[in-house]
Amino acid sequence: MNKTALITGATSGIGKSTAIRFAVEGFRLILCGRRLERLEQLKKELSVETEVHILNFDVRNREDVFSEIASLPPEFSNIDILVNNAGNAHGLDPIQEGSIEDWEAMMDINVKGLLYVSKAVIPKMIEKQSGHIINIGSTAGKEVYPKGNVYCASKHAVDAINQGMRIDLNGNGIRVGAVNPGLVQTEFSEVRFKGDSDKADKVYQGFQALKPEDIADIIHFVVTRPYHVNIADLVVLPTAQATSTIVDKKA
Ligand code: NDP
Ligand code: 8X3
Repeated sequence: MNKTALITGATSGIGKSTAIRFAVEGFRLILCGRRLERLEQLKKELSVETEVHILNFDVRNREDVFSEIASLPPEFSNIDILVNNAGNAHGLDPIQEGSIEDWEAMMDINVKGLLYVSKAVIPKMIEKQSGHIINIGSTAGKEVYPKGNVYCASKHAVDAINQGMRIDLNGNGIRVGAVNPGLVQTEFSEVRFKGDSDKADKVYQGFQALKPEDIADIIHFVVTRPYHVNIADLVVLPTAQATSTIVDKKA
């Protein structure tokens, strides 16, 4: 039987690439995000490969998260794999100049949104004593870099939640693990810099950043290990990147 995977943040970057990779491998897909047109387009493209259902909600909206996930038709309601991927950085400012709206967005989306979705999905996994949760963390969840303050805090929280989920769900047949990428060229920096493409492009200039497909490949590897193998915490960097602040830029 084909596995069913729910991916948050499937409209772009890592989530979209993971959706494409999973579709090719025959996983049944539940694709989530706020941008409905993108979800519909992706559904159209991937329906050639597999069955696709879309859920259109903002992970910040607790009621919508629960009602949308509860609305899944029977053929999609048995979720085997949850990829908690939706998230972004908002702003890159010293803490004394940071915007409270940006801080709230990051904590509400990256931390609370991930918790809401998990809370909506976990009970059925416990009921059937099986499931696999992949939390997309970051190197920002392992170290703090200048001006990264609250984004790093949100990803440190994901790191702690990943560990906490693994501990508390132990004994329920549910695998829990994090994939923590370094610099991946997606819409991430466009969002961080509020649509300033020049600033966003500069983040990835002078070295080969990771591609979202690289992370999708790793996520696919993680979810296709034999049942007794749980990849608990994986960090992946571009070869040019040593830490959040040490990147070998030639240009
Ligand atoms: P993108 O900006 O390309 O994608 C972000 C995704 O998150 C989009 O699909 C977006 O969908 C979704 N999203 C954002 N806010 C919300 C919201 N409020 N409700 C629902 N969905 C939301 O970035 P990436 O693919 O790079 O980011 C994916 C994950 O990877 C994030 O958790 C990020 O922190 C993490 N990451 C990224 C790295 C990088 O360098 N790019 C490195 C390490 C980790 P929509 O706008 O349609 O709702
Ligand atoms: C995304 C990577 O270094 O921009 O989490 O924070 S970084």
